[in-house]
Amino acid sequence: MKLRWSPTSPFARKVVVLMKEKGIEGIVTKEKSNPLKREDREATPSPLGQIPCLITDEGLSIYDSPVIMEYLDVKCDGPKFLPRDDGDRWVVLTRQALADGMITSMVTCFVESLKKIERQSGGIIAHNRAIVFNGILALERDVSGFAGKIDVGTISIAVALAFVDQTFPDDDWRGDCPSLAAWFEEFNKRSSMSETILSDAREFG
Ligand SMILES: N[C@@H](CCC(=O)N[C@@H](CS)C(=O)NCC(=O)O)C(=O)O
Repeated sequence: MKLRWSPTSPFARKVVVLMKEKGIEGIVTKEKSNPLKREDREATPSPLGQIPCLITDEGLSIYDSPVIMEYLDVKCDGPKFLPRDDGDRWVVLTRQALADGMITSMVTCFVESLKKIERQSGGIIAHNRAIVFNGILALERDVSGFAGKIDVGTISIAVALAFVDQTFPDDDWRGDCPSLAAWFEEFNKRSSMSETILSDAREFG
């Protein structure tokens, strides 16, 4: 299998963290793709041109990150990270959706920051920042529900929180959310996290 991927992409990082936790890195070849470059987008077999995109051994293109993670979880050996049956499944998927929504809002802020200052929209940035920080407060309220778990929800949350630190380095969310901060500090020590620290997209070549 091949994974169209970038060391700058939090969505791709989710997939790679899952691959490491499952111990299946050896069966997926990573192909670097800069989603901001037209040639790279055109070489990604998805009409969206986005990464991550998984190409299976049968030649099937699979996207986006939640679908890739479920595919790898179902098809590959190793511990399971998404419950298949009712119960926790919907809670885990909803946690992933919250983290993904936060990441999407941070990507929007990042894209806005690439514009000349006079072209940036303060409204768009404020709206998306509010989404991220509301998400953090919701996670602080929920943390006792996911502490100690490693699944697609908590992987996504950890990747989102790491991206908060990269996107808003001057914001001290930990002061308002001590339980979430303690959870993240522990999760972030996992080798799957320390081996996948994102590069700054501004420096990506
Ligand atoms: N919902 C998608 C989002 C993927 C996404 O937005 N990827 C970004 C990189 S972080 C991308 O390829 N952006 C280029 C574009 O949207 O044109 C997922 O979960 O995989």
